[in-house]
Amino acid sequence: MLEALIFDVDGTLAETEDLHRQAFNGAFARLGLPWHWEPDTYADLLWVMGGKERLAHYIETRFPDEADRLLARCAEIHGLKTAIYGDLVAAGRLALRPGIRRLIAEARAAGVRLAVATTTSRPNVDRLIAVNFPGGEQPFDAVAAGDEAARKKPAPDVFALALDRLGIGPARAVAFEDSAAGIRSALDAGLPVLATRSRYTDDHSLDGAFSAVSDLGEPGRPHRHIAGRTWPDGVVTLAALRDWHAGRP
Ligand code: XBP
Ligand code: MG
Repeated sequence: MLEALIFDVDGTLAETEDLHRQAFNGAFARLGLPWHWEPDTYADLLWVMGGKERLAHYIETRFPDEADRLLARCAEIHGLKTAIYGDLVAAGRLALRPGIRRLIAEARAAGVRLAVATTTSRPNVDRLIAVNFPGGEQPFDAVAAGDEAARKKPAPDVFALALDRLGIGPARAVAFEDSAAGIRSALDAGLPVLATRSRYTDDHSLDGAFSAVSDLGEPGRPHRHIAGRTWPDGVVTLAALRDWHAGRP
């Protein structure tokens, strides 16, 4: 019985990563650091999950001789970045990806619970939800984010935490992810994964996902099928997810 849907955030709920990139660049500029991450650079850095870990990796690999001094500023830089990101989300009214709002509504109407399992910092999740579900509506029954998990993706910790907060085992849920690290994390937590490729994961292997598509699709706007399970009319609906889940071995 399918009891819950567990969503990754960045690249899955919304195409957020370029706003993260702009927020990092805004923090660098505000602090007088001569760094600027172009999209190609950021795509490479995104193989390191976690903004603080990504920044530390950049410093250690690009400025090894100044690493001690610069690493001591990571928390300050990342804190400013998170503040700038929140303002960008609020101002830009970042839209949810195709099919996300529809599937969330279908799940809630059917009593299927919803959770988030993300590497991003908790304030970023709260801002994205507040902008897209105004009036204090909270569609998610459980949120597991950022440093709440002992280890970042691809470790399974954050999906395990989401399952724990839902109080269910992985056999009763499906995970939605956009990145290789996220797919690995969900699989190692025992979850089946539906992958929706995002702009910054164009070169990621989506192997391991039972279905890989461009997005969840909307009636009349079918997704592009990439691999694995196909979906009637190119739209991932709760009914079709339940059919698949009921037919699993
Ligand atoms: C994506 C990440 C995050 C964001 C930046 O998380 O790796 O680190 O890129 O957010 P997910 P922070 O795909 O699991 O949602 O700077 O707050 O880490
Ligand atoms: Mg992601």
